[in-house]
Amino acid sequence: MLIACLLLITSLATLYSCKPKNTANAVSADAAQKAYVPPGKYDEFYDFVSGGFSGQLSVYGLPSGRLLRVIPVFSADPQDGYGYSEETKAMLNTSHGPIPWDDLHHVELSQTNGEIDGRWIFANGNNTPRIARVDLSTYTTSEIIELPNSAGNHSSPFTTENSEYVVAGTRFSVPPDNADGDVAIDTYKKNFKGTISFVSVDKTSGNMKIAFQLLIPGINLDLSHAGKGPSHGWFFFSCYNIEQAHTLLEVNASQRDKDFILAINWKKAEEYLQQGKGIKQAVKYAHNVYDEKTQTATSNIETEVTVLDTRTLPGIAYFMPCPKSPHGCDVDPTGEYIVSSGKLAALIPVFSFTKMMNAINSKKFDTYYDSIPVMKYEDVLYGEVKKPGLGPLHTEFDGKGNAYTSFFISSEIVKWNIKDLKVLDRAPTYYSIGHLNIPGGDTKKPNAKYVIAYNKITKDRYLPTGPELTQSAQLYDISGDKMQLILDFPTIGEPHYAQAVSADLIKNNSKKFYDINHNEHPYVAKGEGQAKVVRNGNKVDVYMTAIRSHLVPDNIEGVKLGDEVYFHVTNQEQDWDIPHGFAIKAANAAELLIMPGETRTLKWAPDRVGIFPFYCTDFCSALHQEMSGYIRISPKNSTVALAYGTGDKAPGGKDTTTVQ
Ligand code: K7E
Ligand code: CUA
Repeated sequence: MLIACLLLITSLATLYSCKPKNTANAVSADAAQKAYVPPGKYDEFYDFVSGGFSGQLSVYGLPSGRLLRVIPVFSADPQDGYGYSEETKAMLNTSHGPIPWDDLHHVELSQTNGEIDGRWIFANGNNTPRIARVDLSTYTTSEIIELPNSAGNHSSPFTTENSEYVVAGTRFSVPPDNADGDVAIDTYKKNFKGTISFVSVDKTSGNMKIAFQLLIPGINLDLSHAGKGPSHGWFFFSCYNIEQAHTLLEVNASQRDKDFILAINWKKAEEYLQQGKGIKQAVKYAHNVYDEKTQTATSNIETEVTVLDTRTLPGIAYFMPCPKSPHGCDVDPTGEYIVSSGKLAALIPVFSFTKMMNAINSKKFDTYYDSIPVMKYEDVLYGEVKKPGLGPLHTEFDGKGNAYTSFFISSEIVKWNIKDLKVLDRAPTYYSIGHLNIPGGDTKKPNAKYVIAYNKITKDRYLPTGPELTQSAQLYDISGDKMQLILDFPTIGEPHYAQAVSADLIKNNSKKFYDINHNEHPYVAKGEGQAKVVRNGNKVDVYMTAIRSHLVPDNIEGVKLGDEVYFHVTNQEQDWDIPHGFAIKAANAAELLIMPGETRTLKWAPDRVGIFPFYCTDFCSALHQEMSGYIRISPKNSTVALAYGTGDKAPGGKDTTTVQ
């Protein structure tokens, strides 16, 4: 099969080498040019790519595919000390204790009026349910909120058109947190429930809060998207396992011919909430916030959520039948069409919001599923895309009336027209594409220059690197009628969803350094005059400064075995792109990477008597190798006095020992 593919590519290459505009063709000359960004030039788009099981978020430039940055979100990161420094440890706290890893599938840029506003990007923690907010002026994780009553936070964190809410639906139904969960697994139908969390986002600060949760029947929610324009106020979720199987889902959750799209009227839910119809439930979840002033994260355990039961509060939830085990659930830029992708279906159903509202308003229901009205497929269906390909997963839009759907099994992107549901073009992907994205492709205003494919399998595309090969993205020019493959680029972790945005919207707000005058860190040293070492029992706080090219203090004595040493290092630089690093021999966590104007703390417990060097880890100047120092560790009962300093002020002053 691979050989066949290779032969095909080779023959296509020969065939189309003189007319490169004709088809997706990796080797055409103009393709290379389209992806080429000369040295010293900026890319036109940022592409924010989920890291999947790496738990991180990576940032690429498009069209070059250059990796610009990896932002630690749910996983501790030895490169910049995220999750290891005293300031950032709390970001990874949960009600289960500190969790230094998650599985990050989806990213969603904040929106205003249905368009990307460039302020924040949200990301889901799939395994231990959490939502993170990343600040796009600093490219750091600002906030992480855990979700109670949830397991497998997959249909998350999709946003409404003004980021009133980001939502999070459960992939795994489980007994609610306040119920006795010690039940037989085969009591699934009775005891397992799903929930959808509506997390509100403060317009100014971005701060997140669980506004309410919806209790739904015990099925699996897969993906979601908010309505927009006329359908603003609604949310749509793809559901599978409406069979409510609890074992061998592969077979048992594929019994029925149709699963559901769940339509949620969240404005109605808000009304019930205001009427006090919500039930307060005792739960436990962590809410972690990074404070840019103190440069320190705090974690609070919250103890209550308000739950609205969609089965007893009519008008919130409706089901639309959908063939078969749907995955993606995408809403077109007009807000009228809801596209679902049944992984096992041989067609793509397109639902009409108008028809759905007509059915709801005339109460035309077919049946009920656990008290929730189920509409008739024909009553809500706009139409079907026939024979589009195999294994449809996700759809994005170009804003010109076309949709682009990824096909995992047939390894291709298929472009089709939303109005007449005709297939217009197809382009192979190498291989087994999952998500795809168009800049702004899930908003009201896509910027349809490129579509990017995120592929699961890349055998034969790159040099082999042992059993594990890089996953990869492919960039297609879609400015013409036909898609044209112009670039492959390797990715980090396993990308699922990604979102791209015009660089102009973000790059000018990108912070160059932190103003040291606004640094309210409790252990800041503003200027070398404030550098000091303070002993409190066996706790030793080192208020250290870093500036090109020395540390103050760089000689420390009088520290003993049994002490806990906290190096609070403040980077004094007030210039772009001058971080300093800090590491000490035998540190068992990570280094610190300290941005200009920032304070970071490394905790270190000496395990033996001796001299331990420390140094700056970031090559910051010609004399970077000189940016180092020593700490002397004495026995527990030692009488060596606490002394510290740099240069003339170092313990013992100038170097007076004569070398023989
Ligand atoms: Cu299709 Cu987790 Cu969005 Cu992966 S999911 S591909
Ligand atoms: Cu500071 Cu190297």
